[in-house]
Amino acid sequence: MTDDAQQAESYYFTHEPPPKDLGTNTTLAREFIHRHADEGRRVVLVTSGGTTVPLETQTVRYIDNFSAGTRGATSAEYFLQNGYAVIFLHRQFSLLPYSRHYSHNTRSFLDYMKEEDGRVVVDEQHQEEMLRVLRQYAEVKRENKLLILSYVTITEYLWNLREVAKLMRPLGPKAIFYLAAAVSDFFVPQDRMVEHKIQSNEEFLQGAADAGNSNAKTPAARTEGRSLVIDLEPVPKFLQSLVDGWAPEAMIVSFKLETDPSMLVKKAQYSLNKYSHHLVIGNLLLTRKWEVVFVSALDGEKWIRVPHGRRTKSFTGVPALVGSADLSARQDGLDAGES
Ligand code: PAZ
Repeated sequence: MTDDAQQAESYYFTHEPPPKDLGTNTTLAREFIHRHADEGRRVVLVTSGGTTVPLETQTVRYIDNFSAGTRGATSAEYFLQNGYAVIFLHRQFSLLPYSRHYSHNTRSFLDYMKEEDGRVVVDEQHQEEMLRVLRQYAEVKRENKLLILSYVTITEYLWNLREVAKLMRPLGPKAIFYLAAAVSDFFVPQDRMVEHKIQSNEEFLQGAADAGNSNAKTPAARTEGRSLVIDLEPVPKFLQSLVDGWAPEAMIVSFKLETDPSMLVKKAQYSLNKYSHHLVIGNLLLTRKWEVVFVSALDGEKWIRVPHGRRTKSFTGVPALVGSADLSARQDGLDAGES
């Protein structure tokens, strides 16, 4: 790892406080990793969902992104089906493996139920599908193969990623990192964050400043006149730390999201060259559910597409990943999750 990357890591984790539940999460992860390592199982860390950027310490407002966690939750199911133990580090309240089939869609989960003889039962038309999902879920639970951890903010995400990655280091090549979370590129550092809700009414601005809402440094989010000015700083790129320091022998798969088609492969290639990890899976915001591009040193650029229609199938690269040593893309086993 370069000195610059090392310095950026050390600065970030010295200045951004760890989340309150980090100790609990690492205890759970340590026990989970040891148990599956003893049983000779591969362990994958799947990250999933968006990361928030709080503007105030007592957070009323924050910046967020679009990710619902479909890719991560769906992919986790495929890893589990293929014998992996999964640590699912996800944005709180985003989609979860298995329950994703019945949440976050236009139907309420109550629409799957009906009353029969004073009891709640699953409606006939959903019995078969729900039984299939329930059996898979029950088996995963019985065998304790899924550990669910959550974060909300970008800083919580990075702390958890770093600590879990270090715990996975002894697994060597039996560890996989599948980084599908949509990670913010910009954030408000702790020492530039105001404590209280940013006031919009000019009559209260002075009061807020007197009450300790301005820091020694210029606050990153502040009102100027009647406008809100937000001045974010770049989040250090921790892929370098992961590849070189936290888990150097692991297989690392990162995702790259773009909106401009002409940028996608170029940026995926750039990331692969810069960090020298195993695979970048590129996707475009508007077409991400039915096409992705695999960019790897071994196979160059490979597109994988699934047909899409009224009930969009969402794509996960897991079958291609776990079924093939050379990471070659296959068309089979694509996910049937709803969009
Ligand atoms: O969560 P989702 O299924 O709605 O979206 C998945 C995704 C586009 C966030 C993921 O495939 C991805 O590209 N993640 C990395 C995004 C990035 O930081 O570039």
